[in-house]
Amino acid sequence: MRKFKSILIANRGEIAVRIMSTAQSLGYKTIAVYSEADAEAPHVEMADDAVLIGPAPVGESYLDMAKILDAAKTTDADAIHPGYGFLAENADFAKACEKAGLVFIGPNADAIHLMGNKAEAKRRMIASSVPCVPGYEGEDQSDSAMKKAADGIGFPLMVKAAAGGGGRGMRLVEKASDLDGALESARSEALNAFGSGELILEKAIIEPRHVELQVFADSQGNVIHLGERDCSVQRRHQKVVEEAPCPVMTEDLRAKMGAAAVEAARSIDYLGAGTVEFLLDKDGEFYFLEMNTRLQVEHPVTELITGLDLVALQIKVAEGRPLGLGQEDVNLTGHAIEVRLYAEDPSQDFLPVTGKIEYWSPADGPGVRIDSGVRTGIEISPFYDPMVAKVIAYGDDRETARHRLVQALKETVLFGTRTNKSFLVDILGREAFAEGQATTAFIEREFSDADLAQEAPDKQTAALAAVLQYRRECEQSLESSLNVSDELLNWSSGGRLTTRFLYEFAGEEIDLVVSPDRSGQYVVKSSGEEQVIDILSYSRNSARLTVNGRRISVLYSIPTAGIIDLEIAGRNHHFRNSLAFAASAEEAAGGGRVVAPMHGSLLEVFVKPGDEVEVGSRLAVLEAMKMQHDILAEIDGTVNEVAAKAGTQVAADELLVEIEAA
Ligand code: MV4
Repeated sequence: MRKFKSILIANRGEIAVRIMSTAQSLGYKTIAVYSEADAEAPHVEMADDAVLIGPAPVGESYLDMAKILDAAKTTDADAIHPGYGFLAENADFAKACEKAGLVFIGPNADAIHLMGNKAEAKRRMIASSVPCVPGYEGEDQSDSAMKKAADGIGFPLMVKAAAGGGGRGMRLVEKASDLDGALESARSEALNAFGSGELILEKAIIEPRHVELQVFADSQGNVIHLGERDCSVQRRHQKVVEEAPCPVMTEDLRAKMGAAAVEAARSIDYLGAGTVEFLLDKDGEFYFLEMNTRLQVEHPVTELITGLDLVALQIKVAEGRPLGLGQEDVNLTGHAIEVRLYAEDPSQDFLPVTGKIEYWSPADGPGVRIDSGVRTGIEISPFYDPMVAKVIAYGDDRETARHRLVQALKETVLFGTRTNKSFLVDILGREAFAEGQATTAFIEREFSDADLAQEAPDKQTAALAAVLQYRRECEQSLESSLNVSDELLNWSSGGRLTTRFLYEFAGEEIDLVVSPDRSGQYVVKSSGEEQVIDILSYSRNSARLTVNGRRISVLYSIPTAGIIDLEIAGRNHHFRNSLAFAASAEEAAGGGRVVAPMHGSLLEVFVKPGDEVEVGSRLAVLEAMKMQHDILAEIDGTVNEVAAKAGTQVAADELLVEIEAA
């Protein structure tokens, strides 16, 4: 038994925050490590002590064992919690911790090493009578040995990299004649990715569910399981939705899978939290796939249905204390579902996106838990995983949890980068998912490119965007204008300004004109239709309005002139007024007519009628959104007319200068 005083968390983001929150509540001193990119990160702010370990790239920071061990030494840490990813399943790191007199909060290095190789792991599991997918995991890797084994297994079969994970080095082989090619390409991919070309073969299980059992072991030899999680909804081997319990689980099947998982852990002298992954086929047969020797991303769903704190249990058993919990003490109550919110663009093949988080507002409510490691103002950098948060809901039954999760997602708002939020809402609403029938084939079957394309907003939403942009631009110009006459201060009731907004969506254009009317409302005209919008209340990121008498609440963000993000009824809309950008202003104006690209204050005008100008000549300076914009000539010619005066307000699209082409 060795009670810790302090724990270093060798991780970042939501999991570092999650671990610290339990550690602090139990009275441990928490030590963060961070890279140069994470100086402002929440996990650093939260920690009792924090050590800078290097530049942004993971190889020079979060994956650098020496730097992390150094940080532990400097801060006199007793133990290291690795979280997930990074060094969590690195046997050398576990060993190095031990050597340095630090407790690695996880299993021993041998268990990590063993489970890191599928062939070895399967041989051990077969020896312990844990059901495995029938296959070949022999040491003889010759083509003839593989072919002979394949004939015995039958087709379709899977070729997998022994050192692999996450589907890399994996091939589905439909028929014998495809085997040679699959072996060759899987081997070279595996060698490239993992430094080992070792392969195993398995019978292919068709459309399985991914069901994993949470196990826990203490150093007294107690091993229990905490039920299962169904993680079938994945995209390219990335989990997207996880839930507990599995919708098709029965008491009997859970007892069998639980016993197999406990046996898997027991047979390798496991310690701490582990996850035993199985494939479950439609006949209720299950097969060991691999064991993850870490705390997993999706552990919260297990926490919600067991009422246990898995990090607290990890610390407890790492200190050498007994679990204090037998299998009969584990009660599974209710249902929990988790989705992973990513900064990525579903319409661009889920490409991760980076950028500043302009606004982050996680939902809050009964049965809702959000684990995140971000806040307003921080950057999502390209160096790390783009997961922003895990949104998790709990309820007495699956339908309650599902409804709560949809609601929580809709109420969770992030501005600054695209996210997969509407994709997640769509998944939760699909019939197959709602009925608990999603298998590993779900996403591919349910989602076409059309489902993932960015939807064009309706006219009403576009009108709201235009009014909010208009309002912000007017305020900004008034705030920063050099000389504001009383007359101009009354612009909004004067009804003199008209501003045009041009939004483009997948080739389609929405062209709107906003004009304030005498009563302080806004009339928005677009292709012959008219909408009347009234702003009831308004602040930096939220507004309450009426559109033709109908009340609407929106959250929004205007990160820069011409851009607005809107969140209405749980949907995110991004608008770019192309008239606010120079190139488009020129297009709209036809070169000789120089118009204001946006609403603003004209600071200076450099030309007078008769002046000769050429492409690029500075004509005027417009201040808008606290920035100065040079107004440049787009053509060579002679100034015909100067329509605007320095020191005055101009509306977007208003004529400033007219040039007669040379
Ligand atoms: C399989 C399989 C069918 N049969 N093995 C995918 C990644 C890795 N964790 C194992 N994977 C699979 N192994 C046999 N023998 C189907 C998959 C699989 C899958 C598994 C879990 C979750 C999603 C998946 C998506 C495609 C394929």
